[in-house]
Amino acid sequence: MTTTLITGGTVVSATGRTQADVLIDGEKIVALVSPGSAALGADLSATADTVIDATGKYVIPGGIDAHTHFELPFGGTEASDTFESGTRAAAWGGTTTVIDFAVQTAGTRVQDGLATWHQKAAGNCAIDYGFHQIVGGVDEDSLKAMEGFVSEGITSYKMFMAYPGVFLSDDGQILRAMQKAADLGLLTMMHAENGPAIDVLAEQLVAQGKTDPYYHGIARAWQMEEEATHRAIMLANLTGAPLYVVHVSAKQAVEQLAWARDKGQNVFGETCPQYLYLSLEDQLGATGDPTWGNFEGAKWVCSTPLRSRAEGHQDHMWQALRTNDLQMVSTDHCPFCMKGQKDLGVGDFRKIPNGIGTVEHRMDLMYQGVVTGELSLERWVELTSTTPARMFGMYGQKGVIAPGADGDVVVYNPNGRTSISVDTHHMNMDHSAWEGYQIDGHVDTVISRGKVIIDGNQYLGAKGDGRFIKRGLSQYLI
Ligand code: DUC
Ligand code: ZN
Ligand code: ZN
Repeated sequence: MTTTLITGGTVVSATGRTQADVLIDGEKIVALVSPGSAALGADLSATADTVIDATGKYVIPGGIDAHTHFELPFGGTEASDTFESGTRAAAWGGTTTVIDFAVQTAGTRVQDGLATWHQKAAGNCAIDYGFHQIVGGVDEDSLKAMEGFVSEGITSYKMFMAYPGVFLSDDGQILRAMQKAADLGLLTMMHAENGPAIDVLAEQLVAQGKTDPYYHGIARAWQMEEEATHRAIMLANLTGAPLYVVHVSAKQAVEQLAWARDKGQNVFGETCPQYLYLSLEDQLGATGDPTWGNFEGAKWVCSTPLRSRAEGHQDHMWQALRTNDLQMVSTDHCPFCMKGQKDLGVGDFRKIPNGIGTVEHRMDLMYQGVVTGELSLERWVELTSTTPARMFGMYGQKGVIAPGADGDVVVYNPNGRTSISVDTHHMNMDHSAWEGYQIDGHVDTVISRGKVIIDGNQYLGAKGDGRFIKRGLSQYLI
């Protein structure tokens, strides 16, 4: 077994920061000791196989991105990152665990969907991974299958109030699944947008000749997100099922979550970097790229959509992260290339595959919240690693630097700089949704279960390093 000692850094957790050296033995963290101390009866820096100097840097638990879609068949094509390329890109950005979504649709079996996702991921991942289960067809068979989720290590599942004919569950189906989830202790994740009404609005816009990507954002109005969020909350209230609303982008949806939480309901929400930084006006309406002209906004077509900055949604998301009205930041990483994928929707925004790729940049983008004073260092770690671990039943093994935890550690350099560009990123995309972003900070070293997989500008990991994580029940519910 090899030992790794990280010396001289500031170890940051969700609850504080301390000067300490971190010792990893094999795959596990075994000790935090006073800087330079000869604890454990030996001069650690003389005996460790690898010594990493983290002087002047932050030592944080590896990032956990609880919302990715690798190889997702969607919108007539397939998300362009494989488990191999996507998890490697995640590693470059300081994320050491992802939770992807296994898919079941109406007329297919949940067990088959899960088996397919295991096949896609097994032996291909650079970092550890878990699965949520999409239940896109609620029927007797899938409701029965939910009884096996916990023993499979799948303790959360997702339903959609959007995408009629693809993933949508109606209110009766949602009610049935939530009743089951409440019995089993499963966390219900919800895509909360009123899909049937959105589809009517979209059809009307296209009939008026409003076919550019910008109108994707108009059709998916915030009222559609607020309404669905409220409906999900009330169905969860009635059934006693805990609820986690994914990719929240409208301030009115946050207000619904805050209202339910204030009443004591077990309701949680995540947002994503795109809803903090990007907007309807600046991105969906963009025309600056001469190759794409009026279609440039397709780069940022995702659902829920980017919202109007003039309406104040982005500021409200930052505020909600500070006040804990929202508890986590994931990416909803769902990349598509412009050529051959997004361009399916030239002339009709409804045909643009929905999704943005951010898995590589989440830790950096959220660190900018620390730089600008929106977040404390501790809150940064909490939002990107510790809460995801607790929310999705991995805490102790992941999400913390403490003896017994997996050796998933990032050395983050606050004095480094990171330029984001399609020319340098590692995601399988022909553009970057974050082109030109300059980050104050840099992921210097990434350690995954004790193995250094990123060392400066070198990737030292390998396909197959990552293992499936069987997750326990959410620690927010017990
Ligand atoms: N939203 C996206 O943007 N892509 C994948 C699925 C989703 O809900
Ligand atoms: Zn969704
Ligand atoms: Zn998603």
